[in-house]
Amino acid sequence: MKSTISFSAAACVATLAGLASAHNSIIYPCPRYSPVGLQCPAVPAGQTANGDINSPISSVQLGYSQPLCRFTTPYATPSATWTAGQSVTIKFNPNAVSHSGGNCEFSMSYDGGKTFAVIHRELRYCFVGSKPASPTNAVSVSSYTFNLPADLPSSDKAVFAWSWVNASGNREFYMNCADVAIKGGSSKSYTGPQMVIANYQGYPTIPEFNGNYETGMEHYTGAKNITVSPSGSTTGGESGGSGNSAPPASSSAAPAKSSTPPASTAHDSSATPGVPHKPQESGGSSAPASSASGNSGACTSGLMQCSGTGYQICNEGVWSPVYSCGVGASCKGSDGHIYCGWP
Ligand SMILES: [Cu+2]
Repeated sequence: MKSTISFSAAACVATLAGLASAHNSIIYPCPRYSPVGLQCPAVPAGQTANGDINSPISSVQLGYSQPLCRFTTPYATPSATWTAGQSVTIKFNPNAVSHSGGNCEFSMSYDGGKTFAVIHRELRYCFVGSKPASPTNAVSVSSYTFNLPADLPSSDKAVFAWSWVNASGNREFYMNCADVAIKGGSSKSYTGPQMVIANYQGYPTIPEFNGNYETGMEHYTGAKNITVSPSGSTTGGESGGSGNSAPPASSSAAPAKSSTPPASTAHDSSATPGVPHKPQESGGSSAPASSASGNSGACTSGLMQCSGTGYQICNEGVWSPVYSCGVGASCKGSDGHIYCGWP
């Protein structure tokens, strides 16, 4: 990294483009502007590929929330074309971390990404499969296969979303949106639990689980049903879900006031340089790992470590070269929970 790089948010984003292996994202279907997704459409004119695709869209501690789908302009063509009722396999970035699991939801929107109805849930142990013995960033599950509801309406402009509340670390909300086409749906609307939004401005905070995987579960079991359709959405009664995988689809939801999408705040990336993460409890921000440990041996893919003022990413068991955090910035945190920040 040459020192000609300027001290600006743009430089920071450019510097951190290599961080795509941190956190998590879906790679199939290809979410908006992912540089690492599978079968991605062309990025729309005027937009740029998102080197931060794996990072959360909001952080309580760092005080920011991006729009739900991060980008509000859809791909011009769908990432995937699915048939209502078919089995789909959602694939995650192989270079990712699990933050000890947490709650994943898979949802559909028919209003361009404003309101979402859940079609599948992987609660408590998303990415880890079962309760981990101790906090971990290891990933043991990197794809989920489930059947699309048979009563999804057909649309060329549907939005599929994955969302995640992480079990450990900063209180974050992760969400990727993929533009998809749904074929073969005979229903005019789909009713399912409203997607849970948490750790996001204006929404509840779900605390770190600290080993209690029922933490925040009431938000899922108590989610109201929402009916989504290409012609609009309405919210209705309680979903009464058990908090397990298959959300009940109720067709008897009484229409209520139309749901109000969350106010999206512009993301000021200059306020959140890089990939936000929680420094270790020991308070050791800026504790660079010894560069002597640099390229010397096996590591877990997706993990990152500080090295001097820069950082390294583990790719397929090998530590990368040291990437600079940029002029004036330094690497903070440890054990995969690292970010480039300013003193
Ligand atoms: Cu993360």
